[in-house]
Formats: sequence, C-alpha cells, structure tokens
Amino acid sequence: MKRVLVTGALGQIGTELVASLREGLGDESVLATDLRAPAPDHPLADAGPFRQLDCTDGSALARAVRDARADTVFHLAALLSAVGEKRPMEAWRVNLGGLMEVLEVAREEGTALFTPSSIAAFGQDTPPDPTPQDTLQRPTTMYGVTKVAGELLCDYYHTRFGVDARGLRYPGLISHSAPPGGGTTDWAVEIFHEALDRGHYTCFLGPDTQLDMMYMPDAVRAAIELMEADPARLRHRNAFNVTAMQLAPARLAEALAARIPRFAIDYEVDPVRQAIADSWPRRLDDSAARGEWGWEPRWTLDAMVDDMLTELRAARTAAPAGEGASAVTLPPDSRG
Ligand code: NAD
Ligand code: AKB
Repeated sequence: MKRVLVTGALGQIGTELVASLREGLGDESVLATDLRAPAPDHPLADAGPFRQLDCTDGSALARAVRDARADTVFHLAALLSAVGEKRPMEAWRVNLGGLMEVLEVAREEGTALFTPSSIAAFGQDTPPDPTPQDTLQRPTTMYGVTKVAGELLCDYYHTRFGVDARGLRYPGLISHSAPPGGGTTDWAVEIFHEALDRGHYTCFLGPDTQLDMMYMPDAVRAAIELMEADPARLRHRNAFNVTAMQLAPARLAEALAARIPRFAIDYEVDPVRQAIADSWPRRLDDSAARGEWGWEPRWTLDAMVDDMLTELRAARTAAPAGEGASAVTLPPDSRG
C-alpha cells in the first residue's frame, strides 16, 4: 500500500484514518474525498489533498482513483444505523449503490479495497455473547441489510474478479476528533462531551444495554494492519469480527463519575435506537482476526476514558465549546 484514496473521509473514522495513513505514507500519497467540503475548523481542512466526491458517481470516482494513482481505496462513505432507519431508501442507495461503484472501479483500476462492515450485520437470532465469526445474519435494520449485502458483494468481487477486497465488522467506535455520524452507539461519544460541558448526560439507551466498543486508534490500526496482512492467510476476507471492550451506559457513566465527581446520568430511552441495540451482539468472538492476521486490541476501558478526557479538554482549551469541531456533538439526523 503506497498511494491511497479514502471516501467519506470527513467522518468519524476517516478523520483519524487519513491522519494516520498520511503519517505513514506522506500527505501527498493520501487523497481524502467526501460528499461535503470540510468546514474551516475540520482537522482535515488544509491538511493535504482533498476532493469533493460522491461515491455513487462511478466515473468521478474512477477519475479520482486515476488522478491519485491510488493502489488502495478505503471506502468509508455510508449512512449509519439511526439515519438509515429515518431514510432507508437513501441508505440503500448510498451504502450499496456506492459500494457497487467502488467495487467496479477497484476491478477496472486494479486497486485493493477496504470496506467496513459492522456489528449491525447481525440480528436478534444471532448468538449475542459471544457472537461467532460465522453465524446466522438476519439483521432488522436497513443499515444492517446493507452491511450483510456489502460483505457478500465484496466476497463476490474477490472470488469472481480477483479484487483484493478486505473488511472488518467494527463495533461501536469511540473517538474525539470528529463527531459520530448518526448511529446507535453515538451515546458513547456524546456522553464525554456532555460530561465535560454540563456534568450531566441523558442517555437514549437503557443503563444495561451492553454493546461491543473500540477506541478509534485501535480501529484505525486494525484497518491498516488488515490491508497490510499477507493475503494468503486471509480466509474471512471481508467480514472479520473485531472487538476491544464491552460497554453499557451505566458502566461508562461509572468510569466518568470516578474522574468527574459531579457527573450524573439519567435515561430517556429512544425506542427505535433501543430496539436496534437490543438486536445487536453483546460481544463478538474475534478469534478469526487474531488467528488470520494477528489482530490484538491495545486500548482498555480505563486507558480510553483517560485519553478521551485529556484530548477533549485540550480541544476545549484551544477552542471553547461551540467554536471547534471536536467540541460539537451533532444530532443523529444531521449527518450522512
Ligand atoms: P460517518 O457518518 O462519520 O462518516 C461518513 C462520511 O461519508 C461523512 O463524512 C459523509 O459526509 C460521507 N458521505 C455520505 N454520503 C456520501 C456519498 N454519497 N459520497 C461520499 N461521501 C458520502 O461514518 P463513520 O463512522 O466514519 O463510518 C465509516 C464506515 O464505517 C461506514 O461504512 C460505517 O458503516 C462503518 N462503521 C462505523 C462504525 C462507527 O462506530 N463509527 C461502526 C461500524 C462500522
Ligand atoms: C452505528 O451505531 O450505526 C454504528 C455501527 C456500530 O455500525 N456506530
């Protein structure tokens, strides 16, 4: 992997993935693209090559891949679970229509391709704890339907056309650089901002709703390590379960209260997002990722909480709440 194009680069994952890829490959070797232009205070504004690009526009995408002389595409553009339930047709169009275009470009231009799947690719009939690598997948959300279909499409392009497609089933991701994009696990980021700004968080999931989670540095490293892994060892190419920690709102609230004594949480359960969370795994079995390419998480719950608070406090000192990208938490339907 020497030259890379990233779709959906301004989102929660892309913001940190692009920075990390640029550290390794150099700024000019990584073309960040997104449907929207970066706001002036976005970490990727003026930070390296950027092109506005709709991933459902195949010819614009092919042009960008050629211009960037990319050998690898990280395809992150998508609508997440809560937004997908509000706009299912659009979720289908962007998540699967976009992926088809990206796969075709990968086939024609000979690039490798990383596509994230999600814990959302499972449903309530799946064993929830631990969720095996190979198991029943009958998700009940449009987002989940697009993730299962996406895993299958990527497998198809690999076996049928030899496209070097690879992917991970990410759990909920926690990060500080860019806000989450309208998912069911967004609470695990919002809670940090609210704890610092107000000393109080009203959670839209119930206190004991346990889901798999991961801190963004582990998620970014997992993507890069998978793309650098020896392909001969990969049996589960496009859908590796990965996990780092299991979190319920009450447990994270306890960890925050231990560090911010005035912090309190209460609950106003949103039935839509609660039903989504209740249909997802409580813990993934990631032994295939460990065995096939050496995956190992580095961030524990306590280390993640300490680092999140340090980073968010530093961002607030640099740009008081409301003036900086990392001090803003967007509502679930405002992105995508
Ligand atoms: P995000 O919502 O934060 O970012 C997605 C980006 O895609 C946004 O910047 C948006 O502007 C862009 N986008 C939307 N439509 C587009 C289009 N038509 N063309 C180009 N760009 C478009 O999402 P994220 O959290 O960074 O997620 C990236 C990928 O990882 C998605 O496939 C998502 O399903 C997957 N994933 C994320 C998580 C998580 O917790 N963040 C967990 C599991 C899987
Ligand atoms: C969401 O909640 O939709 C995402 C995911 C787990 O895929 N964060």
